[in-house]
Amino acid sequence: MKKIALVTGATSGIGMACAEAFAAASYRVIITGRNTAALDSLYDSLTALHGPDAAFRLVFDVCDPGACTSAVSSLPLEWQAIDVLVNNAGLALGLEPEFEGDLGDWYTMIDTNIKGVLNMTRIIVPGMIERGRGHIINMGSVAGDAAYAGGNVYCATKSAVKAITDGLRIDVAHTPLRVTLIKPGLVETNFSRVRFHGDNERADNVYKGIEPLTAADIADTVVYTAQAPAHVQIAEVLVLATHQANGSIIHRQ
Ligand code: NDP
Ligand code: 8X3
Repeated sequence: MKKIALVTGATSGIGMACAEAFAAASYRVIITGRNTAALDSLYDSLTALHGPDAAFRLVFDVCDPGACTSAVSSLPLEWQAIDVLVNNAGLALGLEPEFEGDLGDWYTMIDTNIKGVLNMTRIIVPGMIERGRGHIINMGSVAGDAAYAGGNVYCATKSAVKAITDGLRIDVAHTPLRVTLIKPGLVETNFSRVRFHGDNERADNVYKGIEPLTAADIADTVVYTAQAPAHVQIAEVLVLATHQANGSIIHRQ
């Protein structure tokens, strides 16, 4: 019986790469996101490569708890027993000092990066506990280890993801469930384009003079943690580009 992985934010970047890597590892993948066209295109490529039962699409916004519940409840019976939940959907908005940042940007990051993870965890983990199997993999960041200039609220949301992940690991320690936090450094995706509200030049500069990680590098790590033997719980993984030391120190050529 193939395992089922649900990936949030599968329409781009790390989430899309995770969906591809899980499908390549013979998981059936529930791909979720807000962008229907991008989900359709990923669905087409996954099913063409891995067969018609390789993927299932759910369109919803992780910030909307009602939409999360309806989407997960709408899963056909054969897709309901989720083995791996990857809470990946998230974003940074802005890089202004905390005394100049935009309240709307801050609230969107808090709603998506923190409440989105909680919404999905609260809906899916009870079924995992009932079935006596499951793995929750949350996408943190090196940004959650320590604040960097202008990172303020984004860094705070990723610190919160760490605390939420650690808290869940404590709360399910009496069960066979495993809980993992992945903390990537610089990964070249749409992340910086979103952060800088579509300013592509500014986004490209983030990756100048350093070979950044790719989304596939992070997906490899995610799938590795999911495939560890059942008695092995990889609690936390920090993955940096070779010339990045932490959230602030990046050596550029
Ligand atoms: P991308 O912008 O490429 O992908 C982000 C994904 O999250 C998109 O699929 C996006 O969908 C989705 N998403 C955003 N908001 C929502 C929402 N409200 N509901 C549902 N889906 C949503 O960035 P990354 O792939 O880089 O980011 C993925 C995760 O990795 C994030 O949590 C990010 O914080 C984290 N991360 C990224 C790093 C990097 O350097 N890139 C480093 C460390 C962590 P849509 O197209 O609909 O917006
Ligand atoms: C994304 C990595 O360093 O741009 O979380 O915040 S960083």
